[in-house]
Amino acid sequence: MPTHYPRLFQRHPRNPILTAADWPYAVHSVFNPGATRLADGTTLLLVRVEDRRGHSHFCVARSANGIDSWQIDPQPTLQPDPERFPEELWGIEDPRITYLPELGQYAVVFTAFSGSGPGVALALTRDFRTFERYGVIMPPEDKDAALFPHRIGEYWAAIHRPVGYNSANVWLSYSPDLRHWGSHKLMLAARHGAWWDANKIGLSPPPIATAQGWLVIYHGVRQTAAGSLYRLGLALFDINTPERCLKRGDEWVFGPEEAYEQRGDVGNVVFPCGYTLEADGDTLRLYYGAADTSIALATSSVSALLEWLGQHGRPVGERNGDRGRKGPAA
Ligand code: BMA
Repeated sequence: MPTHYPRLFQRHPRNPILTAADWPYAVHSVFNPGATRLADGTTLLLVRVEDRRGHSHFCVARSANGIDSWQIDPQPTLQPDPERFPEELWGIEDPRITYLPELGQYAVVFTAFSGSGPGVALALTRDFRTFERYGVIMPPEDKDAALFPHRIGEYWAAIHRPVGYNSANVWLSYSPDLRHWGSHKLMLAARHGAWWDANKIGLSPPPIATAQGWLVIYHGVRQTAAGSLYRLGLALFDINTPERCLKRGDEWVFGPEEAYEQRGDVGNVVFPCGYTLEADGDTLRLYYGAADTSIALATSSVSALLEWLGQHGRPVGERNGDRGRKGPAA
């Protein structure tokens, strides 16, 4: 397919790299994994697994090369526990992993599907075998959240996506102890009208620290006559004041094109919750859910994404979004 747009992400030829058929126990679908590289170089995916009730849990898959020969935990790694954590009534979804050097632990921020709707919950782990739950850190309706790897000044910081009036925007909140959250700031607003990222956006994988600032890959959801269309865009934020957007790209950079992205339980969805960086510190592997059905891999490089933003990004206005008229709720 000829195109004059730059190809920033290369899909792996073996996509989808993981499907329900690879699982050691009965599951309906596997998608939207969190990702990290362990100290020994192993790629670890914390996979959202949906069972035939429609409820999700997490299961760990490990691979030496991050592409194949996955060692999948023989049973669920982290199950919803609605007896102790009622907010997990209908499952746990879309984990984002951030390693916190200060604590020597991984933070897993995920969607807890409660009777009041989806909220943001946090758990800490050292080994992806036992987890210490912190419970809900942002009440419903909120999702698409991740921690920054270190404090900003004195405070921990989390990106999340509360649903607001007529639009769902990306917010930033601060905490002294990972339990109490405040100083809430709007970080990135959905645009309106015809834009690809009109009305509803959200963080995709956790923010990426670069020499130019925090690189954020976010998803935009366009409502079409045929349903929702999930695509990815780029923005850059000040390293010390991450609510300050330095640049935002106008155009989306990755969207559903292949059959496994266009067809599935929810077609036309690419939904990354995790990335890993190769030893060169630049090669970026994006692990994403394809059509809420399977897991795929696309590769890019931090320098290429920054270069694209340098050419195509522009500062956002003081209102942090489009100045056009607001459209209907998404
Ligand atoms: C979002 C999240 C994701 C899902 C996507 C598409 O709201 O719930 O888990 O992949 O919708 O269905």
